[in-house]
Amino acid sequence: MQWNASGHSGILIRGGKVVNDDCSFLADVYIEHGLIQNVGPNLPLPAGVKVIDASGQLVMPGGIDTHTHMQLPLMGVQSVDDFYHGTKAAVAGGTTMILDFVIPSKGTSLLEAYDRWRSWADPKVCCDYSFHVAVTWWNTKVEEEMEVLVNERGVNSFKMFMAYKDVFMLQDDELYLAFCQCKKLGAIAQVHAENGHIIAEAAKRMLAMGICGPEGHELSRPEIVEAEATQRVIAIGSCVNCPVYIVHVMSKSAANVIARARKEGKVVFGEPIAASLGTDGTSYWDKDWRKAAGHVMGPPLRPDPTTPGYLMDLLANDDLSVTGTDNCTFNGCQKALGKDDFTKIPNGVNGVEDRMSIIWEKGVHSGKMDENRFVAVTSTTAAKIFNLYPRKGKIAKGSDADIVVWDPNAVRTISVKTHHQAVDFNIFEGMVCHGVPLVTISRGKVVFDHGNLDVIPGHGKYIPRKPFAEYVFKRIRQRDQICHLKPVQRKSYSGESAAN
Ligand code: URQ
Ligand code: ZN
Ligand code: ZN
Repeated sequence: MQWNASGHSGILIRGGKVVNDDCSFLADVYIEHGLIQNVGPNLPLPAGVKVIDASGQLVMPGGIDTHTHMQLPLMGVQSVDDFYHGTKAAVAGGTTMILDFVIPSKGTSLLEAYDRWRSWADPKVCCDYSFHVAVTWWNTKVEEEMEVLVNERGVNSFKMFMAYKDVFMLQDDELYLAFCQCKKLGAIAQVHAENGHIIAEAAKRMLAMGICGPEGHELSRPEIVEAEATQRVIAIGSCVNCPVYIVHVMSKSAANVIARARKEGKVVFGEPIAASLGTDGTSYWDKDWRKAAGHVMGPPLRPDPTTPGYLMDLLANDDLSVTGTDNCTFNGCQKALGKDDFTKIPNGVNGVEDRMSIIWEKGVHSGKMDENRFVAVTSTTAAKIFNLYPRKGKIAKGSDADIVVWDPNAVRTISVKTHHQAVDFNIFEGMVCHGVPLVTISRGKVVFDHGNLDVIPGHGKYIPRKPFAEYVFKRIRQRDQICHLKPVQRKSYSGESAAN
């Protein structure tokens, strides 16, 4: 709770235009005790209340980043943006909630990993957060722990990897069984969709040809490797009638697979990220190794320079649904583990601070989408998919006071020199963006105000999520009701059989 000089925790955001995913309207917003208490024209100003002048600005739900990896142990190192630096940077960019990932090693307990990740995050987060949990191996113990995570830890999303062979990867039959459990528990199945077998063999082939630089990373996993796995995993989900969420959509080919599946009525969601919406994979061929390696992530950014615009078109049209960043950052010295072998470059890039400005610049300022669709793809749809709505993702009485006052006309230039992230590289270096957060409010506390951060580690809270989000499971349930799988009743076959 934040108290101003008069000892009052109230804040009145005055004179702005409230923008939700479904409509925009001029209104004041009164906040107290971490909640939105009132939304309406010309609200009264109680004595001692802090006033934020939002005239000429937009008042939007704080961003929800669906995909981050703060302080993730990966490939022998740990991502440098930890839960403090990562969430500090998030609020500086207008994001007020992150959804991060618990990733247990193969053969280890999901529950123990969950507790470990909670112990990392709780003391450090500057804004609210929640966890997806990765299923990196399969047996009945995993199945049982998934049930405990859903029923007792507020997890309603599980991530499966089709890449990272022998590390995180599941085979198709394991995916099928994991999807059956997700469906039964009312959890959404998230997938890293790349063909891990092709990647493993193609990487060896690249190295054998002497292609050891970051260009080998993309050459070993071109977009067809992402698209094939995307198609395959949507087929598995469809066979089980389980909702599927494709994380970090990086290519036109994979995006088209998702768009087609959605047009066919499948319950599938695609998540492009700041990186795939804001830049491309031509950097892998840059002569500057640090710059090329700084863009290494999986699936790779694509060398087709029309990819970001294409993905933004699909996002604007709801062929793609929601945005995250996959923020998983490594400094140059860590990336240098792969200076002679691209398979040893820790995979991951930045995004958590710049996501909203990039989507405003490339999405709204470009004319591809309006302000309401912007709110949908940066906040509201994520809240609906992960069953956080309307507590999160809406400016309305009773919702959490997670708010960003947004200047649609201001311009900022993205740079490692000025960003608040811990990492020493920014894949959007030099990019000029319209759309800048002026004030960010997290649970009723002003955490960012005209360039000044005022964050407290541990201020944020873990947000548990109930299963069976209506937005996701209503169609699933409907289909289960009308297409009961049952055996045909027939007389047993009495003819000859080769068995006897
Ligand atoms: O694959 C992921 O999502 C994690 C390991 C982050 N790294 C990445 O390259 N995407
Ligand atoms: Zn991934
Ligand atoms: Zn990721």
